[in-house]
Amino acid sequence: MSAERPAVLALGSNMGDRMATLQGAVDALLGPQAAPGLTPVAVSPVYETAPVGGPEQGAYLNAVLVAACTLAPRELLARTQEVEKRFHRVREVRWGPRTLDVDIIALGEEVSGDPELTLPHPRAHERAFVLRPWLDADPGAVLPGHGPVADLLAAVAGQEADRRGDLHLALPGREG
Ligand code: PH2
Ligand code: MG
Ligand code: MG
Repeated sequence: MSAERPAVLALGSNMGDRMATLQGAVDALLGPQAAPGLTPVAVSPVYETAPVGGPEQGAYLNAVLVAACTLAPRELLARTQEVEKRFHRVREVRWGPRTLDVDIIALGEEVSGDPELTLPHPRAHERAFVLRPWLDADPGAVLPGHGPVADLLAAVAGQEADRRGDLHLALPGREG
């Protein structure tokens, strides 16, 4: 257990009932049944995004979750991987379609080259599907080593990210 610091988690789904999967992941990570160590702070709006990289595949729903975290990096990784498994994640190809992807974008100011978990996420700064929802969830967000998320987002303005105003993720313990 370490001091509380913000964990930024990026969620993505492009197979099956994408919205049910994303909400299920939020609940599994932060709901009343979740193991201790993560406390809800904010959840972003939901964005529909064109797939970046990988083979031809369907559009993603992406969102970002911010939680107060007392877990060590590898403990947080184990937690996110457990939740991915629970949603029957299948992934045959790198960057291919998946029921659920939970990526750790940042954990406080942690900078780590751990081969199991690079922090911050090595590609977050160039992905609008991460930066756009993160900025909504935390307008003052800064990506360690890269700077303000608002500036990074301006640099990837060409990437499509359509806010789905008809879809909302509920943050456990808060009004939906
Ligand atoms: N995830 C990937 C690869 N490409 N594209 C979008 N739009 N959204 C994702 O979450 C995503 C992706 C690998 O994790
Ligand atoms: Mg990913
Ligand atoms: Mg991943």
